[in-house]
Amino acid sequence: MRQAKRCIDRICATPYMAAMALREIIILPDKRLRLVSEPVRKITADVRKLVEDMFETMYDAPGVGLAAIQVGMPKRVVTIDIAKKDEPKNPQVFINPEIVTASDEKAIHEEGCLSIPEFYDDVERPAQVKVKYLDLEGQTLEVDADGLLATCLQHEIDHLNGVLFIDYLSKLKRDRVTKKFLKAAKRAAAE
Ligand code: K1U
Ligand code: ZN
Repeated sequence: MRQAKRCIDRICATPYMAAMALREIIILPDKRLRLVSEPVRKITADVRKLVEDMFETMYDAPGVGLAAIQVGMPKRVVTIDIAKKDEPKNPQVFINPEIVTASDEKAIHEEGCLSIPEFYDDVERPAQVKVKYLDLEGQTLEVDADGLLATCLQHEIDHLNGVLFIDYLSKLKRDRVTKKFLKAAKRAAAE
C-alpha cells in the first residue's frame, strides 16, 4: 500500500516538477567558448529551464555571473548575482543583452572566469555601461551599471561574442594561460 502511494505521488509530481540541474561548465581550450551565441527568439519553457539551471550552476561554482555558452548552450542568455555573502540573493537574468552606451571613463577590476578556473588578472573596461535586455517575461528593460555589475555585464556579453577576458591581456600572459589549460586537457584525455 505504501509502495502504491509513493508511485502515485511520483506520477503526480513528475509533469509539474522539472527539477533544477547542475550543468557542466566548459573549460578552456574548449572551442565552443569562441562561438558567437544566437539571440533568443522566444522565451520558451526550455529557455526558462536553462536559466534555472544556470543559476544553480553559477551558485554552486561559485560565481557572480554565467553566460549560457559556458554550459555549452550558444544562446544569448546571461545570469548574474553580485550580492555579497551577508546580503540577500539578487538573481538577475539578461536575455539578448546589448551595450547601448559605454562611458569614456575606464575602471580596472580583477576578473576571473569559471571557464578559466583559478586564474585572475586586472582588466580595464568602461566604468559605466547602459545595457538593454529582455527579462523572462519578454519585456525590454535597460540598466545603468557601474562597479562590479558593469564589469560583470561586459565580461558576460563578451562570452556571448566568443571573447574571453584573457583576450585583453598581453600576448605573453594569454599564451602562457592557454598553454597551461591545453596541457591539462591533454593530460586529462590521456588518463
Ligand atoms: O563568466 C564567468 O566566468 C563568471 C565570472 C564573472 C566575473 C567575475 C569577476 C569579474 C568579472 C566577471 C565569475 O564569477 S569568476 C568567480 C568570482 O569572481 C567569484 C566567485 C565567488 C565569489 C565572488 C566572486
Ligand atoms: Zn567568464
